[in-house]
Amino acid sequence: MNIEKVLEEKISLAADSRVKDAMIYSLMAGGKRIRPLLMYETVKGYGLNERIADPFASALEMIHTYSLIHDDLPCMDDDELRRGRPTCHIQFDESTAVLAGDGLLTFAFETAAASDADPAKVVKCIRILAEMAGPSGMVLGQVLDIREGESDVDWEALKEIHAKKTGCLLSAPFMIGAVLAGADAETVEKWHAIGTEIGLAFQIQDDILDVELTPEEFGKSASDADNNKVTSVTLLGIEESQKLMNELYDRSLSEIREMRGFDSCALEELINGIKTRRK
Ligand code: GRG
Repeated sequence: MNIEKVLEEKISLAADSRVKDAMIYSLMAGGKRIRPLLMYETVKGYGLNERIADPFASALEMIHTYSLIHDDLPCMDDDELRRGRPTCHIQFDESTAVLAGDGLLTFAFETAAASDADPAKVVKCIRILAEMAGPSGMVLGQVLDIREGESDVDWEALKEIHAKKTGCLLSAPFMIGAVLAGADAETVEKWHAIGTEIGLAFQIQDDILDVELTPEEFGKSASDADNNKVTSVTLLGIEESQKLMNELYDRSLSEIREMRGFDSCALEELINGIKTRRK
């Protein structure tokens, strides 16, 4: 499986325009592709051919990229560097960047809907994409995060922000993989919880890396400290954050090992790689 090739193929189907150029610019800027990789390892763990995940893995990466483009806009975080390159609105212009985000979000659903998997499963997967990305999922996380800047935030409130803003899009690949494999609702919910744990671990790790790496090494502009952001590191300290991050990754790994009818080896290896990431 080559996710870059799959993404290129899918995005090439959009009509040519300056907005398509901006969509391609951000989508093909060399992200880590963690969400698609998690989905491929989930379907493979269930013994399915990984090709079945292509439309949904691509859709998820498009939604993730849209969220980064919009998060970087002057009206949100106003960042100039993303994935080691100028952000979309710097490279193009603000209105093109807004439309590129809109384009990626809607094209994600067009891509997922073109799946030739069992239609009943496709509908369930599209619903998961919408729920995890939408106003009860990632968008809610972003709203809570913006409000956080206006008041005091404690660890419980920050965990809720992370669960929505980061956890939802990290739960989606597991949940969709399980649906494609015909898993029941209870199993899909277990994967949702595992994704939330991994999302929290991933976000704590992001907060730690933000302190440890330079913006160039991390590929992003202004650090959380420069933005006066409350993070797991500012609330818990670096040692406690590291301890909690390791506990969360380890707990999720043992829960994955216990999933019935699932060969967890390759997924565990992938998550262990994420646990030790430096970007
Ligand atoms: C604009 C609706 C809307 C939401 C924005 C995703 C997001 C919400 C904001 C981006 C900033 C941020 C710290 C989000 C938390 C999730 C996260 C750590 C994203 C970065 O994901 P990676 O590391 O990025 O997978 P790459 O570039 O590798 O794909």
